[in-house]
Amino acid sequence: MRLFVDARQALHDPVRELHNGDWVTYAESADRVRLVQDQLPGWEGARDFGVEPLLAVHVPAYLAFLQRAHADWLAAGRSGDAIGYAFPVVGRRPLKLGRIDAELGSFSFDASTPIAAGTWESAYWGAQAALTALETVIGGDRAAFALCRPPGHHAGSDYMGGYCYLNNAAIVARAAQAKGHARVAILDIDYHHGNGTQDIFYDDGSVFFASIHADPATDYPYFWGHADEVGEGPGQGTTLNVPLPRDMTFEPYVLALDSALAAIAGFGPTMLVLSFGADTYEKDPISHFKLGRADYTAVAARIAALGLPTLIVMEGGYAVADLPSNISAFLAGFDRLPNATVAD
Ligand code: Q9C
Ligand code: ZN
Repeated sequence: MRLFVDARQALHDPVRELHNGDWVTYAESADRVRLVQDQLPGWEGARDFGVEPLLAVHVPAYLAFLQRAHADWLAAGRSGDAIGYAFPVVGRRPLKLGRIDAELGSFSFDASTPIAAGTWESAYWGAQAALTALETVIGGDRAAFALCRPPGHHAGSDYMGGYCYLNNAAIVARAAQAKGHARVAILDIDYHHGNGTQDIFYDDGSVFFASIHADPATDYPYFWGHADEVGEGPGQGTTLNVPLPRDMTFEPYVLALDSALAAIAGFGPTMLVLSFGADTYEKDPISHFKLGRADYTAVAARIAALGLPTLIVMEGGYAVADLPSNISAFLAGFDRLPNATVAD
């Protein structure tokens, strides 16, 4: 399988985040991309597809904000990372507000997604890496992997959150549709619910979104990912949420995975976008599932057995030292033949 990343994805380097009332070191560190790139061989760089495929998902005002937010922050006399603190939860409406703090609130749903000097460049090139990987799958490869970082699945069409700025999975799903794949499925196996991806396709019956994640009753992002969220309008029934208890181990996890895979097969897509988060790992510092490294190989083999052309994008995974081997274990499972027998 071909692997894609761009060195500029390490430029985004926020210092700290608010966690349970304290400032802590930013979990989504630039080392995630550096270490994986250093320890796994065979990377290829990103081609530049421009902003057009980004605009198929995100509104222009949000993209413009991402590009100038850090400069506006500095112009306001601040230093360090731009972080919002006031959010228009009640009575949200399209106000044109000049002050950077108001804009940070308008375009985000949490305060744990800072904008640093290199944020736009990293997010941009991460999305381009995903689009580059998609080209190989469109060209006939069985699967490709993009080491997207920063991740994407918490970002909506006009908001950032959860360490995410550009929704890479949504961007490649829309790009695949533009290349003739009318029905696309997105499977999200990050520990956290992919609320941004869900929102983007909630009323869209042409993209099936399935997510297996920690129950939002106990885990971030809390306000999305509950089992009764199934889509609306033409998208009614094309969103599937499988919330799981925090202490999830491999055997019950696989039952949930198989139910999501069956639903995806029933939808009849011609392309799969896989949001792969390695934060389901037993040693992840901010998550609580109990999957081991070998489990990743088995999980990937089950997904590969769907037999769909698959574009894999990286989401979370914060046990940084273990990230290269976890990714490697996952991709090894995927490279088995689609109809290979899965060892249980
Ligand atoms: N620091 C992804 O895995 N937690 N995002 C914020 C505690 C945010 C995780 C509150 C977790 C976001 C892509
Ligand atoms: Zn996550």
